[in-house]
Parts: sequence; C-alpha cells; structure tokens
Amino acid sequence: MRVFVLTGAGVSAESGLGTFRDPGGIWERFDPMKLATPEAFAADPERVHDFYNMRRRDLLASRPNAAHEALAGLEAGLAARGGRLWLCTQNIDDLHERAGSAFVHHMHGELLKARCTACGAVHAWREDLALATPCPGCGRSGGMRPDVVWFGEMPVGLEAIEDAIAESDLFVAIGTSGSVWPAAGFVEIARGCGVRTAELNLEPSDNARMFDERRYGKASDVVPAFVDGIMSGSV
Ligand code: BJW
Repeated sequence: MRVFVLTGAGVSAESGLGTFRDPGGIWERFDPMKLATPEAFAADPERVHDFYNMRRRDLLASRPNAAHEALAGLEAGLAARGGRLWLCTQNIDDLHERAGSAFVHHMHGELLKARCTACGAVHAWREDLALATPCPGCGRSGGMRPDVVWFGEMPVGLEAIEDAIAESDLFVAIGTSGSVWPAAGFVEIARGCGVRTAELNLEPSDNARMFDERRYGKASDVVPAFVDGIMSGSV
C-alpha cells in the first residue's frame, strides 16, 4: 500500500508546540503579517528573529508524541510489506525525524535550518539568530533568516508532492485546519486522481466534506488507532 500523509500543527500540539488558528493559538497572540512574510522580515528583522528564536527554543525543549511515533512505525511497517509512506509536513519542527521517520518532506521549511539570503547556503541551526549573525559560509552578516516558508513564498517541492499524491492509494491529512494554500488543495488533487482520502483531526477542518473518511480526537489517540487499522488491513 502506498500512503501519502500530510501533517499540520495539530500533530505536534500534544508535544507542547502551539497550533496557529485554535483559540489561544500562535496567530491569535502574534500578527502573522508582522512576522511571517518577507516584507515583515525586511521591515523589522529583529522582531522576526525574536519570534523564531522563541519558537526554536520551545522546539528544542519539546519531544515527539505518540502520533509522531505511530507514523514512524507506519513508514517501517509499510516498507516491510513492499509499500511506502510519503510523509509531507507543513510543520517546521523536527519531531517526525526525532520519532524515527526516515523520509519527511518539509513543505514549509525547517526551523532548525538557517539560510543566507546573500549566498543562498542553508546551514543546520540550533542557536538564536540576529541581524548581526554572520553566514558561516560567506561571512556576510545581515542576511541570515530562518529557512521557513512565509506567506507569499513558494512552498518546497510542490511538483514532487503532487506526483507522490497521484501515485498513492490513500491520502491522509492529520492535524491541519485546511486553511492554508496550496496544502489545503491537496485533498482535491487526491480525489481527482481517484485516491481514497481520510482526515484525522481534533474537529472537522475547513475541508472536512472533501474526505471519504473522518476520525476526530486527539492525534495521540486517533493516529495510532488509524495506523493499526492500516497495518491490520481494516482501513
Ligand atoms: C489537533 C490537535 C490535537 C489541534 N490533535 N488535531 C487568499 C485565498 C487563498 C489563498 C491565499 C489568499 N491569500 C493568500 C493566499 C496564499 C497563502 C494562504 O494560503 N493564505 C491563507 C491564510 C488564506 N499561502 C501562501 O502564501 C503559501 N504560498 C503560496 O501560496 O505560494 C504561491 C503559490 C501559487 C500557486 C501554487 C502554489 C503556491 C505559503 C504558505 C506559508 C505558510 N506559512 C506558515 C508559517 C510557516 C513558518 C512558521 O511556522 O512560522 O505555515 S503559516 C502556518 O499555517 C504554518 C502552517 O504550516 C500553516 C498551516 O497551519 P496548520 O498546520 O493547518 O495549523 P492550524 O493551527 O491552522 O490547524 C491546526 C489543526 O489541528 C486544527 O484543525 C485543530 O483542530 C487541530 N488540532 N490540537 C489533533 N491534539
């Protein structure tokens, strides 16, 4: 069986990393237009750095939960049977990797990487960033930014994502509100290719009616149960 999984902030919620649009979520406390656009970075880079420095520190203090672990187990279980899992995450955290997932496609980039806007090099990054931080490659300062995808920027590897969806038997969206494009449109691509679709979320997403199957509850409950269903052949 070939499974495509799209994860969102809900899969990491129980690891203590906030979601964006739930009550009390990140975008209720912080203005995305002042923090998550290239224009915001150009206007006030230190403010943007402070926001991502805080989130990087939170990430480094967090741990994967049962949902991340179940998906790592699904990857290994499907591979052992000649299938595959294509795991695409909108999350910039590394909790899937830390849970043991070998293949993770970060369509919105990665918080533990920094990119130099002067030379284009991407570096593994665990420290705070500041305007004065020099690029370890070219030595220039003033251009280091978190290697994440802001509003108005192109998500990573869309062609590969669409190919992987088309080549799947099952498309599963987990812990995402379905309100950010182009990820919100992936379920439509899957349906157009005749791929079966399932949503696992705390509550119905904006796209809920597009899914063939829907399961609601905490990711740490519904994801392991759904993975068991796939591996036992009942899903
Ligand atoms: C649980 C749970 C638990 C909670 N268990 N579940 C007008 C109309 C349409 C589109 C646009 C428009 N104006 C602009 C656009 C495009 C824009 C967009 O979509 N804007 C919308 C807001 C309207 N998109 C872009 O700009 C993208 N680029 C782009 O479009 O390029 C051009 C292009 C053209 C043609 C083709 C393709 C591309 C880029 C988007 C970049 C998004 N960046 C962010 C920030 C990244 C860095 C960072 O983290 O700071 O990515 S925004 C934020 O939203 C983050 C997330 O990855 C993304 C999605 O959020 P997610 O994961 O769905 O989180 P939530 O909080 O929304 O939902 C959590 C869910 O979990 C909820 O449903 C809960 O119920 C659930 N949950 N606890 C299970 N325990």
